[in-house]
Formats: sequence, C-alpha cells, structure tokens
Amino acid sequence: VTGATELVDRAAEREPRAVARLISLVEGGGAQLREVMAVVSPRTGDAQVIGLTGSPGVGKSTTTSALVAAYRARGCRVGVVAVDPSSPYSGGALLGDRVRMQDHSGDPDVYIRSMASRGHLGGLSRATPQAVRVLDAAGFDVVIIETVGVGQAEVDIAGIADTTLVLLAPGMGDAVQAAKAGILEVADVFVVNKADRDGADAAVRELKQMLSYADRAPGEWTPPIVRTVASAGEGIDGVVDAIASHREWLVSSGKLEERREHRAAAEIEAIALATVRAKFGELHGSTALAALSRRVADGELDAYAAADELVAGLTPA
Ligand SMILES: Nc1nc2c(ncn2[C@@H]2O[C@H](COP(=O)(O)OP(=O)(O)O)[C@@H](O)[C@H]2O)c(=O)[nH]1
Ligand SMILES: [Mg+2]
Repeated sequence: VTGATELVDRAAEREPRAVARLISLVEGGGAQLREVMAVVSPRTGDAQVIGLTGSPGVGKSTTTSALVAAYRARGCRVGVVAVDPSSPYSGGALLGDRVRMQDHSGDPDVYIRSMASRGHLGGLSRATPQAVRVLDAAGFDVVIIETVGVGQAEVDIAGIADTTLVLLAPGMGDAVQAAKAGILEVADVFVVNKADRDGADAAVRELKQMLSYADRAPGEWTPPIVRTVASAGEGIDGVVDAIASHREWLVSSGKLEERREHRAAAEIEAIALATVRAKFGELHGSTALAALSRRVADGELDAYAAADELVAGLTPA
C-alpha cells in the first residue's frame, strides 16, 4: 500500500487518482484513516470551504457547476463534495447532473466527489469533514459541499463550511419553509435561483422582511440576497462577490478562527464519542459489566455509581 505522505504529495501534484484514493481511505474508516489524517491535517487551513444547501430541485447542482466555472476563471482549483442521495454526480442516477459536470471533466484543477449521506433523508456523510480536509491538503483553493436541505443537514453544513449558501427558488414556498427550518440562522448568503421565473421578486421581498425581524448585534453579518439564473450562469459573479465579502468579514471580525475552532471541537467530540461507544461495545457482555449489573439488580449499587465505575474503567491503558 502506498504511504499516506506519498499519496498526499501526489494529490497536491494534481493527480486525481491520488485524491480519490485518499477520500476512499477516509471514507473506509479503516486503519489507514488515522495515518492519512495525521499527514493531511498539518497541510490544511488554506481552502475556502463553501456549503450550499436547499430543497431538492432549487438548482444546487446547477449553481455548483456555475460556481466551479467562475472560480476556475479566477484561477482557483476547486473541489466539490456532493452529499446527495437523490442525485449523485456519477453513477448515472441523474443524467442532468452528469451532463452539467462533464463541463469540468478532464480539468485536473477540478475534483468532484459524490458521497453517500449518513441518513436516508439527506444530511452529511460521516466522512464529509475528513474529505474536505483531504481536498484542502491537496491544494484545492475552494471546496464546495452540496447537500440537500433536509432536517439537520443545514445545521451540519454550517458547522463545516466557512460560508453557507442557502438556495431558494420562487414559488416553492421556500421562504416560509426557511423560517420554519431555522435556515435563517445558518445562511451567510441567500441565493434566490430561477430568477427567470415568476415570483422571484416576491421571494426576495419575503426574505428581506424576515431578515428585518432578526435582531442582529452591531457588527454582525447581514446575509445578502443574490438573484441567479444558474442554468444561464446569470448572477453567479454576484454570488462569488458575496462569498468574498463574507470571507473578508469572517477574517476581520475574528469569526473565521472561531468557526474553525468550533468545527474542530465538533470533530473531536464526534471521534471521542465514537471511540467511547466502540469501547462500550466491547464491554457489552464483559465480565465487568455483568458483575456491575448483578450488583445494581440486587440493590447493592446504584446505576449512577456503576456507570461511573464503568466509565473510569474505559480509560485507555
Ligand atoms: N428555469 C430555471 N431552471 C433552472 C435554473 N437553475 C436550475 N434549473 C433547473 O432546475 C432543475 C433542478 O436543478 P438541479 O441543479 O439539479 O437542482 P438540485 O436538486 O438543487 O441540485 C434542472 O432541470 C435545472 O436545469 C434556473 O435558474 N432557472
Ligand atoms: Mg443536486
């Protein structure tokens, strides 16, 4: 097996197969995951991570493709992680996505990866944060994560991305939905796509009104609303500008550091909890647990004290 360092070097030299291999390794979660992450982590921190979420059909994939083209035109290398069970970019489930993304196929400075989502309703893949780190370490200047906005997904993506775009389309009752789902809190930029359709003005008005209700402390970021016709590439420069403005605000306000520390904390917590859970799994049916269970059942020990004993026993040797 090729060493992690060599793979990361090759990925940075724009070898798509090395990038693919690294992401497969982190997705697989096997023994090499740790090795890869140890090599990858010190090389991260330069990529701008953009999250893109919204209901199915609002134009996320079309917008992603247009953004890839816009960033390529600015000389950036762009990685895309598409976490969308309903429309993988490859695998042939949706011809539309495949055709659009073919615009970028053969470009070594664009890497697109579909990942299966964790839940059946969408959301992020377990390995999404690691995949983003791999792309960052491989020298992609911009990493776009596309995910369907269902349930927890928006909140998850806001935890990973530096800038979160929420896409809406006229006539989908999306603004109301957005308010309900708490999307207003996670959106750094609103994109009203399909502005070629009736109802775009109404959607923008509705959004503006909702934003005006939110109390923002002085110096807080106010999400701009950008109109696009992603299928025609219209308004995409406006989205790029809005992302750049948000980025400037993140840096000048110190929020970028704060967000990245929150992200690291969430990542550590998830890994630590998974480790503890795995250790508990090993314990299940163990003699230690059996002995404690007997004492609790007999009323000799309370369950809290027993749990304390068990947790203390989990400390790695
Ligand atoms: N009229 C119109 N159609 C669009 C626009 N953007 C995307 N579409 C179409 O909307 C459909 C869904 O787009 P897609 O990007 O797959 O949406 P996703 O499910 O959010 O990823 C496709 O048929 C697109 O061609 C737009 O700005 N105007
Ligand atoms: Mg899509």
